[in-house]
Amino acid sequence: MNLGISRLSGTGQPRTSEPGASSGPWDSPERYCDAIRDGDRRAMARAITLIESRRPEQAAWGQQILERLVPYTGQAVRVGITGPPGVGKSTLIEALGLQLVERGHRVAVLAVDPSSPVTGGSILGDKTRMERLAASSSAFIRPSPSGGSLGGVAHRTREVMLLCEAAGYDVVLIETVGIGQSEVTVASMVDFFLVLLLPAGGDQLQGIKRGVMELADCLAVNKADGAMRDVAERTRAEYAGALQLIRPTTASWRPRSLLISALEAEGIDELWQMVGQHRAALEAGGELEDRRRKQNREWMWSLVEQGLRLAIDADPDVAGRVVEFEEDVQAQKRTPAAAAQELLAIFQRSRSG
Ligand SMILES: Nc1nc2c(ncn2[C@@H]2O[C@H](COP(=O)(O)OP(=O)(O)O)[C@@H](O)[C@H]2O)c(=O)[nH]1
Ligand SMILES: [Mg+2]
Repeated sequence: MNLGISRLSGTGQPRTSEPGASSGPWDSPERYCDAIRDGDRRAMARAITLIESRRPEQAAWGQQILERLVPYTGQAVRVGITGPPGVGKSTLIEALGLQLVERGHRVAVLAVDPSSPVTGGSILGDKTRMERLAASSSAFIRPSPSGGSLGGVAHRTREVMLLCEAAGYDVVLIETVGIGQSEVTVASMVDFFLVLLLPAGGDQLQGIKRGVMELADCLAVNKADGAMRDVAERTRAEYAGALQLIRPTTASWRPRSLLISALEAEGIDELWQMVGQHRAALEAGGELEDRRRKQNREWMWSLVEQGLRLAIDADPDVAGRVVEFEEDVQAQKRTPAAAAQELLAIFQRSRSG
């Protein structure tokens, strides 16, 4: 199974003499796999660099490694966590991660950060480094792949998740921020999706989009501590009411609400219990496997779309006409539909000719 799009651009088989790809003691994809499955973090980090690389020969190595690892993936509990900047996602992930590590789990933390390369900097913030958790030998923390489209960033994160599973991490926590499409994208790669919210005074449900609420397996109000505790409980009750109005995405799980203080490590046990209950409920009906199969199918098609788009962008005949078509569409000289059809026809002729 080829999990990537690199082959579409015709890079072919990687050679062992490929510059840069084999630096370090791992001179073949097989060696990488053995080292990763032995829990060698340097091999993991290096393989992730290959997977994330934009150099075709390196990316091809990354795909070779992944293909060999796929049989050893799938056993982790996959949890996605979203919420507005500053709500406490990183603080929660670190507190949860530390507890899980203490109980013998191996925890991988990944991030999907759609920050624009123009504005620079990460929306997920400095705390994403999670120093205490990072110090544990049972934790692996990987910041978001930088730059590129959200689709590209998410695609690489998904592959890194598989790599972590093959390396024996049995919990994968993915942090993303509630901006644009990133929640939808992360929800499409996890088993359990947590939406974190702030305690809010008054009775307005703060800026949570209905669509996001529908993705949530749990809505949790964080910072339920100190003077904010009562407000947090009122906020939770409001969300619990709102959740009643939502049609659950699966027959076996109705989304729940929860109070958390990530700072004081309260509500974390309840959260993890809930993840377990959710898993048991979905597994009982075979729905967990269904969900993952569906995710894999959708992922395949999104890779096909990305690959086609890359091929179209790289096509010289198309490239020669793109500006003209864009201008015509903007000036309403051609309809978008007609222009799209013509561009696709140019692409097809160029491919067959
Ligand atoms: N009082 C309180 N502060 C918190 C809690 N969780 C996080 N914070 C603080 O909120 C700020 C943002 O936290 P961070 O985890 O970086 O938020 P993120 O942007 O969602 O990842 C930091 O100053 C945290 O210390 C909490 O449960 N209670
Ligand atoms: Mg953060």
